[in-house]
Amino acid sequence: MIDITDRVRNKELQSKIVSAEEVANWIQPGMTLACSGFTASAYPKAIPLALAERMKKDPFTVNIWTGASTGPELDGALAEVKGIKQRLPYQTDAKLRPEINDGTVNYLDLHLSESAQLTRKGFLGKIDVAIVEACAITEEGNIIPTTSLGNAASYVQTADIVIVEVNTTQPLELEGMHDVYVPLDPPNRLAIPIVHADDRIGTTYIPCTPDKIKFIVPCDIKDHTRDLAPIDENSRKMAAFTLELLNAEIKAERMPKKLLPLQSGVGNVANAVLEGFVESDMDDLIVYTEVIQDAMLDLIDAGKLKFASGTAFSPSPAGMERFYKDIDKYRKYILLRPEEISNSPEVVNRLGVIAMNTALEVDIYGNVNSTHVAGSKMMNGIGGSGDFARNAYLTIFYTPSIAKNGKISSIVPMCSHIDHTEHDVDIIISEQGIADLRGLEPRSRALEVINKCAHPDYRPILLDYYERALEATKHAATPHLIDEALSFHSRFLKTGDMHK
Ligand code: 0RQ
Repeated sequence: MIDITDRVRNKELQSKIVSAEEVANWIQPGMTLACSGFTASAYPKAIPLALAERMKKDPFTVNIWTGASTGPELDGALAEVKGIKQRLPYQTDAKLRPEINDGTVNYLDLHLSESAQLTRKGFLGKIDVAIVEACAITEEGNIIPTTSLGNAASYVQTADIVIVEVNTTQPLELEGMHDVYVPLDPPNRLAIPIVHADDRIGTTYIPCTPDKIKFIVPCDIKDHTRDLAPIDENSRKMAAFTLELLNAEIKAERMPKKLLPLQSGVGNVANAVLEGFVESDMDDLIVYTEVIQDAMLDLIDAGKLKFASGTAFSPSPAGMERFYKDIDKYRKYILLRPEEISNSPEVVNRLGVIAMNTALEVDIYGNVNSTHVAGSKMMNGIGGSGDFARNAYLTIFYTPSIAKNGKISSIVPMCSHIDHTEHDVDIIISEQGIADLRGLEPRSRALEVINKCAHPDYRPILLDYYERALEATKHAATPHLIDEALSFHSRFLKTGDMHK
């Protein structure tokens, strides 16, 4: 077994060090395991891998609650043995996704900012055990987190039993990069005292006591973060449109020259948009977001970033190497908070965040679908997009105008599922252009979205739909042909192509 005694600073706790297999054998069918982890960062790895091995011989299921998505050692390994019954609040795993869409897994797709409170107050059932990854455990039994916080602090607070996976691949220099604050629940909640993105309001560790810790497991498996695809032409265009838009906002004196704090979603488009700032003439940028990806390191190296607050540090494997190599430099710029705080509606609103997230599809009136393909099939989940979209100062959604080689138009008459309503959406950007929906009533919004963002192949059929809807409804507030509103989707389901 890997020696972790130097990382378990309380001598008595060292007697609780056991193998992952021992913990896997202790877990009972039907248990709810509330785990650390947000994106592919700081999730337990050795225990779920051992649990999956046990489930291969002795099939049963457990419920998995996390901060957000995790890596293949947790979601992937347990999905492969059909070991998950209930999953929340967000996922991106290619093996889990089909099980959510074939009835095997009950998936609760939650606003990330709300997930801790929902679980704390017992709305979703009881946590049987919290399993969290740590760099180290202090003399007092407090837990030093690793590359994300997610819901770990709240889960540790709520659970009667805590299991800690001490990961020796996570450098001890991570200690001090966290700001752990779990709000009181209503009616006792106080204002969250963050007025600047770099304000510290909590502890550098997850508060815990030695008696709560049942087992400690050594682990030497690295976070399984994903490579980013090279920035494609569409993403480059959307990044350029973003700078054009924000420069116009500065010129119109609606935003300071250093901008307002930036939030950006995960994935290639989001990373490309942030990369766009590296080349810009903007500096002293502030980031108040969930996930910190590679572009943040580039912004630091380019001298453009003043500070980044998030809940997870989740760069590509190459970005992770780069971060670890120069950790003393980068750690000064980065702070990780619980997702309840990184995504707090109160703080997002106070700071005046610029929210930049990606949609699967948008409709001509500005409603956004971030989660469901053709109305029924879950892709990933809403994640934090709703926390930011509703509460931001400026809310931007991105989507390439087409998907699947043009067989799908991402601009549709009516979204097949709505995560963000027209009321929450200010701007839509595709590689075709910028639709600025602020101050426009729905009929004008439709023309703005179709003319600025739709692909030229689909623009005529969208305009045709809109004009016929306008006539049929006698210029109603939000014209729709109810029998035809989802015709793009039904055509795709029947023929594999949204074209007429
Ligand atoms: O399919 O994987 O088979 O190639 O959807 O699309 O263009 O690669 O974009 O990786 O940025 O993901 C909305 C899913 C976009 C993501 C979503 C197909 C497309 C491709 C992926 P393939 P892209 P991205 C903070 C914010 C919700 C959560 C969120 C997401 C695949 O951004 O999960 O915002 N967002 N969190 O071909 C059918 C369409 C499609 C489509 C694209 N209209 N219909 N398929 N695709 N458009 C982060 C967290 O909260 C943790």
